[in-house]
Amino acid sequence: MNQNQLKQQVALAALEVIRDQLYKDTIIGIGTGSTANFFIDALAELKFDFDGAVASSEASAERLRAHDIPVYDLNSVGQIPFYIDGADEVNARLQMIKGGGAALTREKLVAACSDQFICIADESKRVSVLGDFPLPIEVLPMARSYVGRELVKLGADPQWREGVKTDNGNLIIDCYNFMLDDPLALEQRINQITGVVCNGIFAQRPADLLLLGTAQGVETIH
Ligand code: ABF
Repeated sequence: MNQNQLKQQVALAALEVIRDQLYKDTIIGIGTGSTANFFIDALAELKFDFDGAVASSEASAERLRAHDIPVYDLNSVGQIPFYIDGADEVNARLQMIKGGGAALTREKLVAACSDQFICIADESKRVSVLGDFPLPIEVLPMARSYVGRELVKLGADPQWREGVKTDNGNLIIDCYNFMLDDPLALEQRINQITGVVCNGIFAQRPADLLLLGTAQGVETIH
């Protein structure tokens, strides 16, 4: 199986996890990226079994609407039962690096509003220690240079992702060479830098369930 087939396999597995838990008033949290896209396309089959979705990006919202799945503003819904999204890296504690697609802030926000975060990923995303993938950080435009200098003090090699603007109108800095042996501590430390909107470490709110696509089938990890 190629990587796309593995992504599709976990998207279908996620559909099976939620299928029996959908009610007419259920709102589902939907992530961003190619694995989430496979999930959105699969979800269309069940669109009459739930109310609608909240999306972690404009791109996902557009894809949901193309399937005639209603998309709600997060402010108009309460706590939601599930959030289904991919990851750039995930460790055995289901902590993740996310944000390669620049949607990290909305992803963290929808995850925070969700009872269950179901991470769907192919096996290339599994790591023992987070950090090979450059850590994305969303910053206010006027804070880019200051935040970059502060990140250097923390030992990182920050690089501005030029030409990219987030759905929130902000910028992305990718951090190379971060020591990520304590993801929770680093997540909290980076959040303290003025001008940082969000960082791509998901340790404070890790996934609850990981569906990992492997050549041998889908692994379910709690
Ligand atoms: C989102 O999509 C992001 O947090 C992550 O950056 C990316 C994963 O990409 P893909 O599913 O395309 O591999 O979940």
